[in-house]
Parts: sequence; structure tokens; C-alpha cells
Amino acid sequence: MVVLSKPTLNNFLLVKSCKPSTTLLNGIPVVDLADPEAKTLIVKACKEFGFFKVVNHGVPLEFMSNLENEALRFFKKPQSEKDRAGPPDPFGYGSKRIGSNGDVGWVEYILLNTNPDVISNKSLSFYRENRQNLRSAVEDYIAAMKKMCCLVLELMADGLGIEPKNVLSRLLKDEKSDSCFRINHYPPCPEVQQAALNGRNLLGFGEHTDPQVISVLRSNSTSGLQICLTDGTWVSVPPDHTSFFINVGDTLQVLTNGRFKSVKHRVLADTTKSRLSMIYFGGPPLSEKIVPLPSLMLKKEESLYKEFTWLEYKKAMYNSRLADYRLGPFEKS
Ligand code: GA4
Repeated sequence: MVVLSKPTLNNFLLVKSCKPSTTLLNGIPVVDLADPEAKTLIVKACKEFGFFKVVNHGVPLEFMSNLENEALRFFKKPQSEKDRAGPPDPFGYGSKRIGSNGDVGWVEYILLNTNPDVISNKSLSFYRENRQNLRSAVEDYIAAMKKMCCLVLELMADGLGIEPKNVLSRLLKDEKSDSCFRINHYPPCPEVQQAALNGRNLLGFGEHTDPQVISVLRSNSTSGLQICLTDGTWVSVPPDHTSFFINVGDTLQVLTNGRFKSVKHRVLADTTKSRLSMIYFGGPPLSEKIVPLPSLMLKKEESLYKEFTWLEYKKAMYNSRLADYRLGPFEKS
């Protein structure tokens, strides 16, 4: 039994209900990784949405459901046991609080860093408290996500017509790559109905962009994910437990000098069904300078951003609220 103490709706973020338009609902780009046109479709999707769905990815469904089942086993544990892997520092188990600057959501989660050399104490204690099965399921899954992200980044470079092929993927392949992995569990929230009656939705995870280069999300079949289009409209993304969803992160926006936009997204809570999502965030090494890729820049094109390292960006990010426009202070005026 999941014990997230009863929400008093005032304590949680409520957002105005929005009816997504059906035409846009079906308009989320889908990329078949085996399609020879994949590189072109990826670039188009990154420019127009900062978001796309990946099919024909070669990751067996069983592989994803194995981790999903292991994760559910963890979230079903008594609260006191889960709390032993928290509070997040930022890694470890967390419930309702997101980050350390006052953001909350109707969610419990586990956040892990992926580099075995610099694995945090909280990640270690999470693994220690849990069955070996969970650790190997997480590690195998992360390895598969890293591989898929690198393939997507290589197709991206190809689609952008830049060289070398690994100009983006090397950031994740680097042994010091600062990537992380998150499993979010959104328990059903009956009080959502009450909020809906008042024309409001309850947030599972508030709007934000991902700070890293690229993120890949897989969820069960419960809806909730919404993305914000460039015109500011929010649209619901129909869940698909067999596919992956790719997000452009802030770092990739800078690397492409704004050609690709990091996508604002959020998750709404559900009345009856629980949602489980797993997200791999591919990040560069801490010392990496985040500047537009020289091979992409046109003659006389200037960077839209001041120079910064991933470490500097991370420091700023931990001082920010979830919904902040984190790239703002790094833009050239
Ligand atoms: C959003 C994307 C990832 O989930 C995350 C989040 C991180 C955290 O939960 O610790 C942050 C958030 C995320 C950006 C702003 C800060 C930090 C919570 C928060 C309020 C793991 C990440 O890398 O940045």
C-alpha cells in the first residue's frame, strides 16, 4: 500500500484544465529508428517540438517491464522502508518534494546517478536496501538507454550535416559523463476529481525543461505527460508502454545555438490509475564547456549564449525552481 499522506489540494500545484486539440494530439512526431529517413525526421522534430516518440528501437518489451515490476515492488514497500533510501541529496528516494527549493508534486521517486565510479551514498544505500535484481535491472536498463541515446545523437549529427559523427554522442560516452536516472511513481489521487470539478488539474510533476543534453522516457499505459508547444499550448501525449519518448534538454539547445528547443513538459495526476515512468537523463562531463558546436555555426553566426561549463549550469540549476527558465541568465543580452 502506498502511503502518500492525503493531499490537501491547496498544498499542491493546481493548473487550469486544458482540452488538448485532437489534431495536435496525433501530431506528435514518431521516428522509426530503422527508417533511412530517421535522421531527417529527428532534426525536424527537434526543431519543431524538442520532442518525439521512438519506435522500432530494438529494446525488448520484456526488458522494460522487468524493471517496471522491480520498481513497483520497491514503491509498494512500507513508507518507513522507502524512507531509508532518502531524503534525496539529490539522489535517493523522495516523496512529494522535488528539488530543494519548495517544489512539490503528487509523486514519489528514486533518483540515481549512473556513473559507477562516482556513485552517491544515497544511490548505494538504495541498492543495498533492495534486491540485487533491482540493481541489475537498473544497470542493464541504463546501459540500453545510453546506447539508444548515443544512436539518436549520431543520427542527429548526421541529420544536421555535421562531423565527426560522435560530436554529440561523445558527451554521453565519456567515462565522466554526468548522467542520471529517475523512476517516478504517481499514485492515483482520488482528490483529482474534486479539483477537476473546479476546472483544475493536479500536478504530479510541475512544468520544467530538462537541463541535460537529451532525456529518454518510458512509462506504463497511464496518461499524464503533457508537452508545451512553441505557441504555448499544452498537449497530452498518449502513453505508449512499448515506445520511448525523447526530450531535447537545455544543453542541446545551447549546443545547437537555439536551433533545437528544450521542451517544457509536465505530468498531471490521475484519479484512478497509477503511473510509472523511467527517465534516463544523458548529461556531459562536469568540466565540459557548453558552447554551440563550431561545425554547425554559419559564417559570422554568433553564440546566443555566454560560455559556461556543465558544472556551472548544474550549480545554477540546483538554486532554481522547477518552472524557472534556467537558460535565461546564460543568454547574451
Ligand atoms: C528536472 C529534470 C530531472 O528530473 C532532474 C531534476 C532535479 C531534481 O529533481 O533534483 C531538479 C530539476 C530537474 C531542475 C531544477 C532543480 C533540480 C529539481 C529542481 C527543482 C533530476 C534534473 O536534472 O533537473
